[in-house]
Amino acid sequence: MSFRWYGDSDPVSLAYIRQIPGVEQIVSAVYDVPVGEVWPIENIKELKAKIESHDLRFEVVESVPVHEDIKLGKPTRDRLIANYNQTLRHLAACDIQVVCYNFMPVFDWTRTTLERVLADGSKTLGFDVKTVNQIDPSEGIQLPGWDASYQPEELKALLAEYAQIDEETLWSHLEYFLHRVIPTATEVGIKMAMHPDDPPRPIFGLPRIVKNREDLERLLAIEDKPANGLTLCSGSLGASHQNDIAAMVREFAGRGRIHFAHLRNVKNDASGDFHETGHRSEDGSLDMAAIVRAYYEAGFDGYVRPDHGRMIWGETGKPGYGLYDRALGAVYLNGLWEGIAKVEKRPLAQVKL
Ligand code: DNO
Repeated sequence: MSFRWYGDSDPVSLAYIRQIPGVEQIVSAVYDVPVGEVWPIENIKELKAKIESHDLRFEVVESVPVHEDIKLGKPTRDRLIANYNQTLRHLAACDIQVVCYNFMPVFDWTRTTLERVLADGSKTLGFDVKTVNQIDPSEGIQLPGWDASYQPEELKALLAEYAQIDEETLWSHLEYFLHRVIPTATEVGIKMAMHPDDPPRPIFGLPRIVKNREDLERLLAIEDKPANGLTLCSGSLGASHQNDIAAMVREFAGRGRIHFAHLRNVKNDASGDFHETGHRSEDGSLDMAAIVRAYYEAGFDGYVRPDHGRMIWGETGKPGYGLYDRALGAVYLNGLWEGIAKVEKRPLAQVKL
């Protein structure tokens, strides 16, 4: 069981994370190197030492971001991919096992509100289809969480470049990337773990290619090697009614291709709108017990983390990444696992979470 930590600027301290029952690992990244540049080995070592000084381990990186030029297939991509591979070599030298990444153009996870108030007074992230459809990208996109990421002109230029890129072109750029990165990952013993698109649908006319079972299958076939694997994010894929998360877990964990599990719940409306909920099955649309059981039955022994939490008990901080609700999520998920393991009568030591 792991917990994401955003480094020294994270309002949640390593000392507090250490006190969550069952959390043994920190998932983090080097945040002060521009996207596309090599992560110096010293920075990785420093981060690792800080984490280990709190009696926690650091074996999963989330994320090594993929530069937009790689997704756009520009000539600069060869230098950027060489840098990416060098970063992987440095990470491997520091005993990192798994690297989470994504291939979403321009925007990573996208929401229309970061402060939807639920009936119990907690605040959560939400997505409203109508609001997104009303946005005209050529007039600028203002989204909570992304406001400060791009200057309006820069964003306009980037969106104009993507106007030329359809889904098949983006697939071919992903293929180009994986054919060059998976051999290095295999050589140095790192498992790459693609995070799916969140939400799993095209937005603002931008192509999105990691949305469902068929996409995952296609992605894994590009390089059919263990190093080419998945971060299976229940909340991202689960925002589409069509995705059966437990079935995906059985299939892909069964084939040893899920290296990192993101576990969280979402409440879906018929319209395609959704919001994030507490982790429990009863709180959202996903049957978390069935999903955890699927991991158990597939013999999953990879890394897992609770995903976004609501803001509860008056906590303020990074939306989705407060301490309290994520800690409840970690304990709940470990509880499900222990319950299943005890019923199955397999010694817990063999089913370490
Ligand atoms: C959202 C996260 C994503 C994830 C990236 C992986 O909270 O799950 O931002 O880190 O998509 O590259």
